[in-house]
Amino acid sequence: MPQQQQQQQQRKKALITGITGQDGSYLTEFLLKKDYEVHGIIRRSSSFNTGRLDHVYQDPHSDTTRLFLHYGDLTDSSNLFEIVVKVKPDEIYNLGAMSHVKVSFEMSEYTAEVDGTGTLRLLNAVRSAGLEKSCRVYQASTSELYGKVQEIPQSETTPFYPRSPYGVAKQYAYWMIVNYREAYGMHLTNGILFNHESPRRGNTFVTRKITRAVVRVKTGKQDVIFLGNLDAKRDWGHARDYIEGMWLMVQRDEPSDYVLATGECHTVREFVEVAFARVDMRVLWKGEPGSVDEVGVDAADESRVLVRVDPKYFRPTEVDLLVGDRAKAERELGWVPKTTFKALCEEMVDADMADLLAGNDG
Ligand code: NDP
Ligand code: GDR
Repeated sequence: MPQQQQQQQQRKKALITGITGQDGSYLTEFLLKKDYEVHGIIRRSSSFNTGRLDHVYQDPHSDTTRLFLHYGDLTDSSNLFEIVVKVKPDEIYNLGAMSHVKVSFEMSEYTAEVDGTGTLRLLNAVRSAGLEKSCRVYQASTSELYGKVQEIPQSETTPFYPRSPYGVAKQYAYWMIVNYREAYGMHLTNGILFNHESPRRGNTFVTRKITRAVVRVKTGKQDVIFLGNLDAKRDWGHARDYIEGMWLMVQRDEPSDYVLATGECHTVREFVEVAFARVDMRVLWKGEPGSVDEVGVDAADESRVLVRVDPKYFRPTEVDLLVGDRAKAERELGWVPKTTFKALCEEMVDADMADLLAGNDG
């Protein structure tokens, strides 16, 4: 058998839902480097939605291509079945989701369809394709499952109390993974990931919203950043580090569920301070902390308001404090995050500044 054909037969195949998102793009890079053949599901859109993948794009007409994109959607069972049958993946990473917590209050039914039932559709597609013994599935579960604080830090044994339609939909998916693992002996894993960010983070998540705005304020393109709850505390890590953890989970002989977290938590207010410090600006907070009257002013000119609170960004029910205990992942997977909070924030600010200076700040 020619060598190229032999390599193709031995090469592992991964299928990624949500390949166009932040995590999907890092995972694609990671798996291509590990010599996988990578298949991704993309949604039809009236404009290009593959910007995060441009740098790894491969011409589908070339014999050596290892990245393939398929149109699909987690709301379409027959489409998922056909893709699974065609690709016959060794591993599936289910990252596709309506992933914005605030938006999930406005699109609650759709969020349930995609994030909850969508996971079930995918699992059923694997079973119907007869791949339940050979195909491993990673489910993008979330620290939003913990919701209302029951325990600090939160681990695999902390009870769930989701606080949004997003969290509730993800809880359904979590339990489908556990149920199908127990019922059918499938290799299914929940990665309970705490917030992870990067320069590729969507623009409306708080970290990226802040870093984009900070460079615009610094360069005089914007005056004020409007934010919601400045007191929210999150355990923020770097997406690149978390992708490796996902892969490590799937490689385990025995499937299980794992928390990935840094174990450190910071307020939104602190993130604002570190981001401004990166562009040599200092924020002073004035007014009642946590009230709509609180403002962040420029320490060099206190009449200049840099941050205001807009209640429009408050959530009907908030998740106040997330901080994870990654002991199990560290013990069983050898996973530890490599990027500190400060380094993460600074990398994001630097990337947004570079983009802005290159004229790409949208
Ligand atoms: P993004 O929002 O960046 O990406 C979401 C992806 O899902 C995009 O590719 C999006 O496509 C796709 N998608 C949305 N709706 C559908 C649908 N109906 N059918 C198929 N695909 C769809 O999220 P992240 O990369 O940040 O997160 C990846 C996963 O991990 C998500 O499931 C998220 O809920 C979960 N998670 C994320 C955490 C984080 O901190 N980032 C923490 C814990 C869990 P399009 O580009 O077309 O919009
Ligand atoms: P989160 O991320 O809800 O934790 O979900 P997000 O960045 O949206 O919010 C974090 C915290 O910041 C507060 N906040 C604001 N949030 C946004 N988006 N915009 C604002 O202006 C703003 N001001 C304050 C929020 O109230 C919240 O407390 C992310 C997503 O990636 C999920 O998909 C994932 O499951 C969880 O992280 C873990």
